[in-house]
Formats: sequence, C-alpha cells, structure tokens
Amino acid sequence: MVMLYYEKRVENVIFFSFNNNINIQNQLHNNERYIRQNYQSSNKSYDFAKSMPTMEVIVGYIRKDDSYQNNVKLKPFELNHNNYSPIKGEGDLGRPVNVPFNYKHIISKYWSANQFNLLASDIISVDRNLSDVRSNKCKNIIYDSISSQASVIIIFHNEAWSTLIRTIRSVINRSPRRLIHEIILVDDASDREFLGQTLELFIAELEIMAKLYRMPQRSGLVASRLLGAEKANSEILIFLDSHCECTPGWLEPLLDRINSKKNVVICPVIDVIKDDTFEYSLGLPNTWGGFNWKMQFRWYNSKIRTNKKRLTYDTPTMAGGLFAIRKDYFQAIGTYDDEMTIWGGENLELSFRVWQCGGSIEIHPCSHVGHVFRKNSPYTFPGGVMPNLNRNLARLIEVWLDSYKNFAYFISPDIKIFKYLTNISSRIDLKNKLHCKNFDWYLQNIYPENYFPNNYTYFGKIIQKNTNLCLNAKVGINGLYSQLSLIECHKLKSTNQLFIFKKNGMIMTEEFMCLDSYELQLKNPNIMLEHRIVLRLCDYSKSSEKWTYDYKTNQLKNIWNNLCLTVEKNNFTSLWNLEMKKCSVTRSTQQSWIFSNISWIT
Ligand code: LR7
Ligand code: MN
Repeated sequence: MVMLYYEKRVENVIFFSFNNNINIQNQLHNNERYIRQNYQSSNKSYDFAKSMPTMEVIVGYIRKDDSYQNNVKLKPFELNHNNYSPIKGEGDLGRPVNVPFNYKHIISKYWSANQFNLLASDIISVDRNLSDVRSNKCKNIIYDSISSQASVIIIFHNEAWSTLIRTIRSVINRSPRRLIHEIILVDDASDREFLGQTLELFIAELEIMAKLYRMPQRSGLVASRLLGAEKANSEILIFLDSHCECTPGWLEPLLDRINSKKNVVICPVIDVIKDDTFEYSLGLPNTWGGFNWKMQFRWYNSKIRTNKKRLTYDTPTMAGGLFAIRKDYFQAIGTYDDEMTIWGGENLELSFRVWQCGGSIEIHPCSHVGHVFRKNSPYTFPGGVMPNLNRNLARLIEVWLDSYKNFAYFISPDIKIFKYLTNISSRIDLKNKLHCKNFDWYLQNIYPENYFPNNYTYFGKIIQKNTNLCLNAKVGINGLYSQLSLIECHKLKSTNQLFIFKKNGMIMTEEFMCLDSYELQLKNPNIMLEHRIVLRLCDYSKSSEKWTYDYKTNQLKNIWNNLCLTVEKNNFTSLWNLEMKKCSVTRSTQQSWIFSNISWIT
C-alpha cells in the first residue's frame, strides 16, 4: 500500500508506506555489475573480537592527503547509476572487503563522489550481519520496562544507495519491532536519480512504516533534522547519519535510559566502519567528547569519565549525528539553532545548551552503532565551505561562550566577521528564558578536562629565563606526531606556545596533551637511566603528569621523579634538548622557567 501525501512546506510527494508484497528489491539488484561474478573474497581469517579498536576524528570539510583522493569528476550517468550488487557472504559479520588490485582504479574513480570505497559497499549486502559487540554484562541486561517507542530519523544528501539502505535495513533487522514506531527519511535535495522514485518504491516495500520527506532546496543537516523531528509521531526521536549500521541490542539501552531520565541526550558508542574496506571495528572504550579552541569536536579517551553508580557516563559534548532524545524535551530546550546551515557547529551548540540549561549528555556503553568515517566531505556546500561553517561557529560562540568569546575569535579570526552578519537575538532570548548557566560553569563542572583558561595557576608561554626561547608543543589530532621542543618565542599566532598550568599540577596543551616525564629503558644496563619529557594524552591518574613550580628558583619539578626540566645544548645539532635532570642550584640557568601570563579576557 502506498499512500501519497502533499505537504505545504515540502514541495515533493511524501511517501507513507507499509509492507506490501511487491518484490521490487530483486529488480533493483539486477543492475549491471561492474564486479565480475567470479570475484573471490579473500579467505583471510578474521577474528572480530581481536580487531584493533580505533578512534576516528570528524573532519568533514578538511582536505587531507589520501591515496584514493583524486579530482575525477564522474559523468552524470555514472553518478546516477546504482551499482549495488551484493556478493554472498562479503563483509559478513563486519569483515573487511578486500578488493583485488585491478579494481583499484575503479575505487579511486568513484572515491571522490562519496569519499569512501563505493565498490566495497556495493558488494556487501544491505542486510549484512554484524557481530554482537556488547560486553557480557550488557548482554545480560533485560529491558522489560521500556514504555515508549522511537521514530528513527535519517537525513541524507546524495548518499550512496548501498550505505543509505544498509542504514535503514540495519535499523529494521536489529530493533525489536514493538520499539520502533517509524523510520523517517529526509532527503536534503539530493540529485542522484536512484534517490528519487527508486527509493520511494524501495521504502514502500519495507516491513516497518517508513516516510520520506524531501527538502525543497538544499538546506543542510539542521533544517533536515528539524523537519524529521517535526514529522515524528512517537515520544522518542533517534537521529542517525545516512551511513550507519546498528548492531544487535543497540536500541534498548538508549530507550531504557530515556525512560528513567527525561532530560537526557543519550548517545550510542560510535564504532568505525572503515571507509576503504567497510570493516566494522570497535571504537576505543571509555571515549567521550570534548572540543578545542577552534570549536572543533574532539574524541578523547580515558577512564576518568566512567561512572560507578550507573552504566551510562557523561560526555561534555557529542559527535552530533547519532543520538536519542525525547521529542518533548527536544522541543522544550529549543530544538536546534535553525539558522545554522549545511554542516558543522550544531553538535557543540546542542551540547552546550543541554548541559547549561539543566539536562545531560550521556553515552551508553551497551549500545553500539557503526558509522562510516570519512576524511573529507563529498558534497558541495552552497555558498562555500568556510562561510557556512564560520557563520555557524560565530552563532555558537556568540550565544554560548560569554567571556571566552574574544579569545575564540583571537584563535580563529576568520569567524569574527560573521558575528556582524548574523542575528542571534532569538537564541539569546531562548537562553534567558531557560535560565541557562554560563560557560564558566560548564567548563568547571561539566568539562574540567578543558584546555580553556579557567581554574588555572598559569596560562601562557613557558620561557627559559633570560632567553627568548619558549616551550613549543606541536600537536597532531588525537596527539599523533606530537613533539615538544624549545624554540624561539613567537608572537601569538597559534596555540603551540600556550600552556595551561592547572591547579591540579597538570600542564596542558592543545588536543588534551599533557607534559609528562618517563624513564627511558636503555639496553645497556651500565648506562644511567635517562629521564625524558614528552607530550602524552592527559590521563589524570599519573603523578608523572603533575608538576610543581618553585617561585623562588623558577624550577619546574615533576612530582613522580622529583627531577627538574632542564635545557641542554646538543653539541651535534646545536639545538636545545629538553631533559629531566636532578634539581640543582648549579644548573640554575638551565632550569629556570618563567611563566608569562596572558590576559585572555579582552
Ligand atoms: O547539507 C547536508 N545535508 C545533509 O542532509 C549535509 C549533510 N547532510 C547529512 C549527511 O547525508 C549525513 O547523513 O547529514 C549527515 C551528517 O553529515 P556527514 O556525514 O557529512 O557528517 P560527519 O559524519 O562528517 O559529521 C559529524 O558532525 C556533523 C557536524 O555538523 C554532524 O553533527 C554529523 O551528524 C556528525 N556525524 C556523527 O556524529 C557521526 C559520528 C561521527 C563520530 C564520531
Ligand atoms: Mn557522517
């Protein structure tokens, strides 16, 4: 049964469907294959449980080097052609697909259009099974008191067929029917042909009620989710990106938590579906969300946030795409800032708002959903990437950052101009109406691990006394390739030379990295042990990342080994080496450090 509805706000026809028995799926599968039938999957043994956990970063708009990256523009017929043609067993249980070498050029050709390996996705069934990745503790929980149903909202713009349908099928295949009221799809003005009528016919066949709404013009993820939320008919909304896969038992924990706490945003653990092989791999446990001064979302990983009293744990921010929330609570806290366009910023905005206005954001370790992490955005940003993103970030900063505002603009001057070009008064009104707490409260109480100048002893450069040499932290995303050095102090143009000496003794820099000292194990036991100073992901439990500063001698002492940060000149390279040496007055020039405080409130 297919019912057609017309809607004022949405130009296009809306489909409203229940299962009927027309098997159109077979027709869809009969597409021309570009994979030869005799394609053999690799027989590599694959032990799911042992696969290395990973942590990926949302990059969205950032252009990174990539071996598959190319500038090939697909011809319209190539873009519009749906090549989904599953091969039995391929990718089953989350195994990686290994595409033979002679297909590399095809992968590469189709990469830019989706920013993932379309060929791998297209040979994996949209109904592939995934392993039950939950811990035994999670598996044993019986959820018998869930009283509400969910509307699952999936928004998309030019998503590939196989990834979109696999998202939908994974919801249907792995959710108890009684807990799902409907699936709501919102098409953000896609122009790929198979997302038109073919999709409408496909959803008409689903065994769960599914509705498809279309945005009249490209609007971005906020407007699309808002439409989906407005149309949803059940108590609980669950948002998913259009390239996700739900694993067994993903739904119940989310609903259960909302059952016992009304004003909560609850997120699953987001696992990684690899963009090249479509392997399902577990994310690192105890992962939680933070952000940096550029207002970029970041995953951090440490046990500090696990909760002894309940299974869920608090996260200062959420990634944004995958979460459950009560519809009435979503409305009560002001849904989304509907002037945020295309992509970016809305995840932090909702995070700050929920926490500052009385709610909480939590991650449920028993709910696992995979997401295809991409290194670039595949789609266009009408009006340009930076104007969209920076306007969104200006709105976020203006509404929520209070006295930290100018510092954020100082770090990202390109955002500032947009504060004059956008009107935030309605969001300020909302903030007042909800009596939300300020950003300082948020940083101190919800995000004490922050790298913002707050609750600190010092904030600024660390200079070797009587020189113009500064500690310099070169930090990569997630701490990769981090390097600490002593180089000439520069004018404040980046955060590399800005350190926060926290009240608890940690010296922190960008990306949740802390100064830490360790003992180098030398192979030759006759040589004295060497102690080094490095940048490590902050941990909170280690005394080796705690420091004291002696105001009189200007020495910086590590609490764990009682050694002082010392400068030695390397005679070979004539660079300055940073070492950990016994604190001594005879080394006073090498061990004297000055903290130059920076006034960050302007
Ligand atoms: O104009 C657009 N219209 C859309 O409908 C742009 C995007 N979209 C859709 C798109 O098809 C997708 O389904 O919106 C969804 C999100 O877009 P992505 O997949 O390009 O975003 P992302 O996964 O790179 O980015 C993350 O940060 C975004 C910030 O705006 C959003 O909050 C995304 O939902 C969010 N994704 C996740 O949280 C998934 C897990 C990532 C992690 C960890
Ligand atoms: Mn995504």
